[in-house]
Amino acid sequence: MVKYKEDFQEKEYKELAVINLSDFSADEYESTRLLFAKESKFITSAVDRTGYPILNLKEIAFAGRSNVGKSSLINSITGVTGLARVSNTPGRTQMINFFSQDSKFLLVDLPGFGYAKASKDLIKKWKALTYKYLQGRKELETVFFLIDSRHGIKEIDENAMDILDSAAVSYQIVLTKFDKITKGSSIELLESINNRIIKRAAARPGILITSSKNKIGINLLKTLIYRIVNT
Ligand SMILES: Nc1nc2c(ncn2[C@@H]2O[C@H](COP(=O)(O)OP(=O)(O)OP(=O)(O)O)[C@@H](O)[C@H]2O)c(=O)[nH]1
Ligand SMILES: [Mg+2]
Repeated sequence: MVKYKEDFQEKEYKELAVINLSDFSADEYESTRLLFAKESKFITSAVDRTGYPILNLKEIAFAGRSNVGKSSLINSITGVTGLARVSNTPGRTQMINFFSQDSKFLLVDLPGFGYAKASKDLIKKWKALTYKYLQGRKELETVFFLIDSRHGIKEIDENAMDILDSAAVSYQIVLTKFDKITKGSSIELLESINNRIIKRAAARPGILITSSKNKIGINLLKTLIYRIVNT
């Protein structure tokens, strides 16, 4: 079996609800590798529903607060630096961007919600755009709901999860920037997140640990996507 960086998760987080290598089969890893070796390409950007692509492909969306690392994660998954635009300035992604993987499904990069320093009007605009997509897109299969490891779940995240729960849109919690926290604080964080999501109707079980910087969890995320689009 291929050795991934994710191996460490098996040992250190055994008792916690962390998604790890043993959740997938060797066949799934191999099919995932082949799928993501194929072409990733930009399809289109939308500022409202009239701009959504009409391809009838399943969509996997990346949602979360501004600066949480949505665009970075899409680049890590596809292995294409600069496919999605990344920036130190929160609010970089202002439209909904659609990317296709091997013309089989779409990865959707959403604008972030809730960046305190952006103007109230802008925040309202991004939030409306994102929420409308999340509530009313029939192609949307699963949302990867990103949480910054340093900050945990905030009220604005809870509000967005309420929307997903009531729209019955399935979502998976993904911790980003895991390279930035210590092991001690990570265990506390994982326990507290798990206690919160366990009560939520549309949350998929388990937490996915990632770092776009250190490429942690990227293969697990890809394999989960493979499983989602193939079932
Ligand atoms: N250390 C570390 N930094 C990261 C990681 N992922 C993203 N970043 C940094 O965080 C910043 C924001 O990343 P983006 O990917 O643009 O975040 P976003 O969620 O798309 O932000 P918006 O488009 O503004 O909503 C950039 O400076 C990234 O380099 C990570 O895993 N580790
Ligand atoms: Mg972005």
